[in-house]
Amino acid sequence: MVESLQQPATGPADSGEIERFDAIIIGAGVTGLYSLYRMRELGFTVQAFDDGGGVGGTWYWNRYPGCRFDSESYSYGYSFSEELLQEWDWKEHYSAQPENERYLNYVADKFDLRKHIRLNSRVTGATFDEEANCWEVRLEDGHRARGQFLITSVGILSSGYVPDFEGIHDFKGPWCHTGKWPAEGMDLAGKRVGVIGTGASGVQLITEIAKEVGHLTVFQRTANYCAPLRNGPIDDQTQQEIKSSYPDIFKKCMETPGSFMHQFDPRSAMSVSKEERHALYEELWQEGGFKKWLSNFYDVMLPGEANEDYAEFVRNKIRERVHDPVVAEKLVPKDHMFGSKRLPCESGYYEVYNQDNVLLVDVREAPIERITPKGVKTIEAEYELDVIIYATGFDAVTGSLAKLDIKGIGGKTLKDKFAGGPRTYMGVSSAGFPNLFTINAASVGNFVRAAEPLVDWVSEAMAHVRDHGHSRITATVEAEDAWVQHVNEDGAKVLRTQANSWFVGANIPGKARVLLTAPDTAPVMRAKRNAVSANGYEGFILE
Ligand code: NA7
Repeated sequence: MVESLQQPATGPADSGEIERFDAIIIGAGVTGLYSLYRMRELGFTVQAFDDGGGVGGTWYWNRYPGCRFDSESYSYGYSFSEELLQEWDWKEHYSAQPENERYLNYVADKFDLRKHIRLNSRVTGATFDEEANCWEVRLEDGHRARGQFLITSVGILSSGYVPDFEGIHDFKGPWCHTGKWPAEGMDLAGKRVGVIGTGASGVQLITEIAKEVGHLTVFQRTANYCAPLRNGPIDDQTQQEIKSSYPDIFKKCMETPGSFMHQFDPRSAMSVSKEERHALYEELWQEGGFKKWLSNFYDVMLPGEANEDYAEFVRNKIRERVHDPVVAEKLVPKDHMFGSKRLPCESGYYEVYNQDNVLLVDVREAPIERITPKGVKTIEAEYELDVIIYATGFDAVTGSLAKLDIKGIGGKTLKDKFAGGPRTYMGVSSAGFPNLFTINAASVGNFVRAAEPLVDWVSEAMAHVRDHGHSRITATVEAEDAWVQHVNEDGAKVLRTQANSWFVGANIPGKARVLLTAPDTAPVMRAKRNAVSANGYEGFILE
């Protein structure tokens, strides 16, 4: 199946000729596909470049076993086409990567987007031509293209991070990162497999491969709070109900902080009795996905007593599932608040540690010293392995932008400008980089729900520039400074800046510790953007 979705590079053969478009989109994933659609609808000529062999971005690259949504499938799909909503049958409540990739291919075909996409085409750089007011984009194969607007729909978690372990290339067996899983798969059956990392990717992967490997060694640095996903197939009747309630589903999503289907309970956990509080905890625990996180008492997601009360509830759920109390305690998170990191959902993760052929190695206690030809060596022991899998996460948000060598006014690079953290106005625009929309830096939460209104806003801003006879739009330095100050000050108050995670760049050694996305909820962000456009693009210079 996977092979048949792969395609050769499309577009004109490289003749040295520079192609010209109104907008160039880097990335043909969830936001790239919708950007193509939306911008074309507004009459722009568009071209997307993607280094993948197929469309889908995250859902093209993350082919590791177990990879799936933690959002309800029907809350994740595009909402812009009623026909698409009615035609597409999600098979499971939390759909897996192969189906997600099929969906995005279906969208590309249905809306005839492929003719605007050049696959297997890695963008290596983009320079703003100050005379012509356009971006010139360079590709690895020497191809060049020009566009008035440049859209980086490169995803927030697309630049895979593999720690710089000594001896990493000495390992004799196959190894890979979860985000670059080979299309042909990895043969793990009966093998001694080591997995480094226990974030959302590691948790999904470990649960799945534990069913087939000969022996599994999990190298864990930080224990996570993980909650049951409770996935299942969607039966025909439910399918019909879903299809008839899309307006309600999307309305609900648009009202919540992270654009998920779940609304917090407006009561404080501490305002009700212990019995009542635990009754809700238990009830939510039986529900699917993020409900136990995002439908909980509102103050569970604020630092303080309620948060710790719920954290202890989750810790006890972990203890109940792991037979060996010593192993259980290693799996119980004690060094960060519940919800300060992304909550991985799981389908049997903790039971994996009850298998005789699974070993949990705590690499905070005994750090990894090096990779050897035979496996992984911590300061205490060497673990012999046939395969190593790095589930070690991503250089989030700015990592993919830094790789692009984007040069704005005066040849200044975005990489240098963002070295201390992203310097943008609302995540989308950066002073000195006219007509560049960094949509990957502005999107967070239930991805498509956040991306659609963002892409709509950017597309309308582009149309405004065109229709008013302007040639450039750029954030002012003042608007950008105020935004950065807002991110720093208000970001410090939100739960997700309280732990060491990709949200704040703390997973990458040497990376500045800054909230990489907006501290605002999705409805607030939409309102802010809409106010800016309603006020004649306040905070932007239109020239
Ligand atoms: P994450 O959530 O960043 O997890 C990466 C994991 O790798 C995490 O357990 C890290 O431990 C571990 N890690 C990273 N570097 C090392 C080193 N040097 N040694 C040992 N362990 C290490 O990435 P995921 O891919 O799981 O998830 C990313 C997002 O994708 C997720 O939020 C979803 O939205 C989808 P740490 O916790 O830093 O101690």
